[in-house]
Amino acid sequence: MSVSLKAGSSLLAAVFVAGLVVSEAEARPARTGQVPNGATLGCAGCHVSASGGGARNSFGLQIENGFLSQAGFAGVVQWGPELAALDADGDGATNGEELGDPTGSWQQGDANPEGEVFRPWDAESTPPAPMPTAVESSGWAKIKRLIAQD
Ligand SMILES: [Ca+2]
Repeated sequence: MSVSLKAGSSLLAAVFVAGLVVSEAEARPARTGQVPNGATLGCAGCHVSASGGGARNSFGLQIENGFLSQAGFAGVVQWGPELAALDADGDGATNGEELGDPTGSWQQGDANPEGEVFRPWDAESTPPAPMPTAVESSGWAKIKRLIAQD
């Protein structure tokens, strides 16, 4: 009798531990370390719910549909130039520009890029347009005058 009680409580403990592991895996907190500045965004970086799990936002859908090493829990986000060049929310700023890595050169384990972080799934959150260069803000007439001054 005492043996079966012990076996029963061991089984209960195993089920409890397995439940903890599964609930942690569903949130996949490791994925926040697989995109630049992912920890700043947290679970909301890819999921509609800020607490993680469940439906993906537009950025999470892009990752899920082509930028995971494999489907399911073990899949690792394949951050790089291709994913960085996409624009999940269609606001004109690339995912890389919004996450501080325009070229997609950041790799897992690197320090996060510095600067302000924007939300690649939210068209209301957009980095400011870069300032035009001197040549871009000059007209041809100004350039010709500069050249003629020699
Ligand atoms: Ca965008």
